[in-house]
Amino acid sequence: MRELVFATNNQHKTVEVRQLLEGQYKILNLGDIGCITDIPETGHTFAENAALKTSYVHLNYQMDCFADDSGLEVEALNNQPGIYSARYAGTGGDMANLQLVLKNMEGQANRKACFRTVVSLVQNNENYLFEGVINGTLREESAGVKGFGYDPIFQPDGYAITFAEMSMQEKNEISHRAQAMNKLIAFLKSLQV
Ligand code: ITT
Repeated sequence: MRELVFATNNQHKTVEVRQLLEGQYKILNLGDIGCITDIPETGHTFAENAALKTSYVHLNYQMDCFADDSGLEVEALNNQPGIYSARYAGTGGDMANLQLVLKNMEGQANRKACFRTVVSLVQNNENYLFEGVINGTLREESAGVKGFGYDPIFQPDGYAITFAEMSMQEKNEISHRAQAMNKLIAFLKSLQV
């Protein structure tokens, strides 16, 4: 089976993308190629940060690869945490980040939010970008234990449950990351790669 390098240290993302591409591609993440660097994400947009991850791998390992940068954008918080989603509450991790969003949203009637992913692909020295967005609303309290990050407070439009109450398969049918990855795969197929 053809291998694809996914420039991520996030095990949850790796598991989701492996499930998405099951039977089509074998996914190797940064650990699998022996890269233990925490690649600096100094860009100002998802696209810049995703491209920083792929260029790091391309430069240091001479491998074609893809990466995603993603996050939660909350309308009432001026689209924050956005690119700062992984470090919104400093170094406290997923739970601290989620709690800070809930706190900053206390008493807020506008609960609109979206998850956004931008995937960067480096293929034959060219960089390609693919985007996925899912709109939804923020719950006032966490619900569900599946998934990761902000999943327990995000309810996608058209559903009565949060991402953390869905199976990985259900989330992968609609998620921001799945949408961007499906575009990436369609592109690779169009190149017959
Ligand atoms: P890599 O850069 O190594 O891929 P990371 O966790 O730092 O891993 P990002 O910089 O893209 O990844 O940050 C994304 C953060 O946004 C992540 O830590 C979560 O808090 C949140 N996030 C992204 N996708 C999510 C999803 O599908 N469900 C819940 N939270 C998500």
